[in-house]
Amino acid sequence: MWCSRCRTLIVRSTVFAALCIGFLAAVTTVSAQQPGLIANTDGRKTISLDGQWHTIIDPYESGYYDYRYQPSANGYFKDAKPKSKSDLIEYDFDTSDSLKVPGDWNTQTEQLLLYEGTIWYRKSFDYQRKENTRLFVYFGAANYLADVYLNGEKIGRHEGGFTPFNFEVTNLVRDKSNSLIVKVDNQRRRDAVPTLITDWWNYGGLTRQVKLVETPASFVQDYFIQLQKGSRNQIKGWVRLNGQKLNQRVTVRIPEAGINKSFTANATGYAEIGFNADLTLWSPGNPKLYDVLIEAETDRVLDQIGFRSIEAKGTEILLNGRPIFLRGICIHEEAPFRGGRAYSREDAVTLLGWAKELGANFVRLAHYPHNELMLREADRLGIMVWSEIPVYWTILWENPATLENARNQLTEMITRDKNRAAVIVWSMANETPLGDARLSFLRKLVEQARSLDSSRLVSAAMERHYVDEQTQMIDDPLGEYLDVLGCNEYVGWYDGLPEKADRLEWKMKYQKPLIMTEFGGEAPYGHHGDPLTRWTEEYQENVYLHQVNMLKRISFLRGTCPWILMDFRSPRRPLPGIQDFHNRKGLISDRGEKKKAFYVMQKYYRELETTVPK
Ligand code: GCB
Repeated sequence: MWCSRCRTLIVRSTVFAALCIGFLAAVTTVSAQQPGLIANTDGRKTISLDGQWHTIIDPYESGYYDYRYQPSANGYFKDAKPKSKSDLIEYDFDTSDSLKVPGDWNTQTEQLLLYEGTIWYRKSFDYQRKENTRLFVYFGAANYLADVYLNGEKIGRHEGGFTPFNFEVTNLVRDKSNSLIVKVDNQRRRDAVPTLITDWWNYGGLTRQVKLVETPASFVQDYFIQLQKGSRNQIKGWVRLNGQKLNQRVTVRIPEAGINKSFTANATGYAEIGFNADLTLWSPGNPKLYDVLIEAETDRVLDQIGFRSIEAKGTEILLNGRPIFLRGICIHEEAPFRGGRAYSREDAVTLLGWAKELGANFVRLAHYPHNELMLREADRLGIMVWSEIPVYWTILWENPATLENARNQLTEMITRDKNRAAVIVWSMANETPLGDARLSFLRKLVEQARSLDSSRLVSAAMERHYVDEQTQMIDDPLGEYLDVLGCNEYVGWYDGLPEKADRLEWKMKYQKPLIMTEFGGEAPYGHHGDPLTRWTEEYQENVYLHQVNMLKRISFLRGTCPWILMDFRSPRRPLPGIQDFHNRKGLISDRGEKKKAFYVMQKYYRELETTVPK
């Protein structure tokens, strides 16, 4: 009740209410009775709930609040039907329209392109209940706030649009006609993560796969199986069980490497693991993945895991002990050709295929965790990954609930992807303004990332400033706490004309590696002119030519990630005939056409490939 009242207040928009809802959202995000995230759902028995879901568009949240703005006991989540011909029920999922899951709602009908608010989703399913089996409903992501109900009962709430969540439904599911209902609300909020403004489309809905996950009564919920930091043959990690029978034997097997090691989980179901292994290490040149079996007495999960070490020493980044240069490219989770949120393996194959064609060995998955298939493909293709949470621009640094929310998204990102060899960098934030509250906020995230996973590099995309007309300085105090620094600069686009890059000298306060995490310029494909005419492919090409020359002069530079692989939809980009609500900084158009700048970067990466080890 209390929670719902608070929600009432925020929609009526007082600052107090904004803080209040944030706090409560954090408290209710992971409900206490629910087990945490289940790792590697593809390695388990699942039943897909993808496909058409009946939906009701509800801009006034009439399915949630009554006319006094109190939470309604008989909201749409009841999925009610008239019991007699006189019964009054003003909604009907069965005869309502439907939307495809996975998929954002904005690109499924014209009417929804700009919609921000609530849509109710309903899926009906039958389920054969089994003895000693537990059932969970798992969502790859719902943007942004999801309230989930099964057969009229609330089973949980999740906040954050880009990370997975699951709720147990073992005791609620029935044999026939289950009604799974999700209220998805993508209203932007000042206190949320991200906050009100971003340079990407606020695609709402059940944007990723939804499935039922079946587990034994006691099961392997999660595990961390990676090389220990700095080691190339010592695996260190843990396995976590969930259920009644916790104190049991846990075995990790890597048949191809002749590994078969057993451990005992303690009374809380936690088993520390550690052993030596003679492994072929994962690298872009040889993205070796092993079948890894995680077995308890009562459960068994199969994963494909690669092993590699990643470290920063001085200004070097070392992969498997050898210095590397990250030939990167930024990518939004935008679907090639059809537009909207990307979600499929084909989308991942296309996007990462283009990255490979560019000569990339590294991608920055901006500005939020992408779907799991993207990480799986990166693992398979040998593309290193920078993964980040949407702590973007000016979020509410002083609001404890905003911090809790960011922490939760960070935990969910790391929980899902910590066994992917491809991931080498966890990034905490993008272009955030200097200040004490921001520093303290981000330091907490850095500490948390390290405590969840000490094996990866921690970074953030930051800004630079001018010391004098020529000198660029990177001295953000956050740099002290990071392993690698990221810097976004748009010399030649937001800052002067392309040749300005030729005059600049770069300095950094820290003896650490630098990745230039963004630079570029905009041009719609096929728009031509001379190299000083904005919005032409020639201008964009010119930006890249001067950038490359400048980048080559930065001695501590260990990676580059131009902005961006493909054009993407953005509400901040209205220019008619040019942008039409798309950010056109792509090296490739949203229809897959390569612009001139693509070839400048490709040439640079080819040169680098021959001079810097893979
Ligand atoms: C940035 C942001 C990115 C924008 C880009 C741009 O610095 O990090 O999200 O899309 O600039 O195109 O302005």
